[in-house]
Amino acid sequence: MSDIFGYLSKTPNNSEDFDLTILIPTFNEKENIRQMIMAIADILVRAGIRGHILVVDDNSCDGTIEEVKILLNSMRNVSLLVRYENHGLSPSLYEGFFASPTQLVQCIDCDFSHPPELIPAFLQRLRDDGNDIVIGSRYIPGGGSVNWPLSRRILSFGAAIMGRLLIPVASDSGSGFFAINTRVLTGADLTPRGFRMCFEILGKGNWKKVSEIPFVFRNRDRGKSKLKPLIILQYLIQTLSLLNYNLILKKRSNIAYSWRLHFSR
Ligand SMILES: Nc1nc2c(ncn2[C@@H]2O[C@H](COP(=O)(O)OP(=O)(O)OP(=O)(O)O)[C@@H](O)[C@H]2O)c(=O)[nH]1
Ligand SMILES: [Mg+2]
Repeated sequence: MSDIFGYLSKTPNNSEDFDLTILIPTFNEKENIRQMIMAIADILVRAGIRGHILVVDDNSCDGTIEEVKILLNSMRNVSLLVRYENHGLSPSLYEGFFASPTQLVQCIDCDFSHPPELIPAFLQRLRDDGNDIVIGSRYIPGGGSVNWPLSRRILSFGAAIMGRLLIPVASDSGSGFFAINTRVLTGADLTPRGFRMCFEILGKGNWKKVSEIPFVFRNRDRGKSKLKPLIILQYLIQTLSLLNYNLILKKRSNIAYSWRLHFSR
């Protein structure tokens, strides 16, 4: 069961009013959410983008919901979806895709690890260059991460390498900073779990064109990390699920297609 508050609930079929939905998943982000919404809103105005900001919250208990509700009163392009079941980052993004008023959706973390200034570049790649998926990558020239402990670097890079074995056109398939045209979800049989929503969309979604934008991942300054060791297990299950989907059930051939694209570049 989920509740939607704000503008979206009053006019659910308003896709023509907006170019892009910016989806912010939150769980206990009281210390960041206001600044994040204001920063995104400012960037949208300056870039001339008609953007809708959708916060998808897993029933935070720290006051995040109350912070967003205050902004709902003054900002007509913000809405809030509060979820009570199936807690998790990927399930939240998945539900957010279907609640978004536009076909083009940008996912971004709430803790400023992902630079919101790049949102216009993502939109340009989706809308003007015809990409189905645009991924913010730490592993192409210009990308990187700062202030990450060695253990986190090894974990992230290991996961990226494993992802490349399946989907070599994406150097950073585990990135949470990505944008999609939600038509890629049509007919895809997704089972969102863990933190790597983009990886599952690449493995099971209905896409033809993918591109990457480099970005530097900054460690959060405020609030607590929600990353837990269980995420590694969920990633392994997700990998097996993609292999099963492509190679055994043969519902799609994204792995083979991705390798063909990789060699033709
Ligand atoms: N709705 C929802 N959002 C979540 C959940 N877990 C994390 N998030 C949000 O997803 C984003 C990424 O989570 P983080 O805890 O920052 O994970 P991370 O970026 O891998 O780790 P750190 O940057 O070290 O904290 C943040 O905006 C979180 O608030 C969840 O279970 N449900
Ligand atoms: Mg983070």
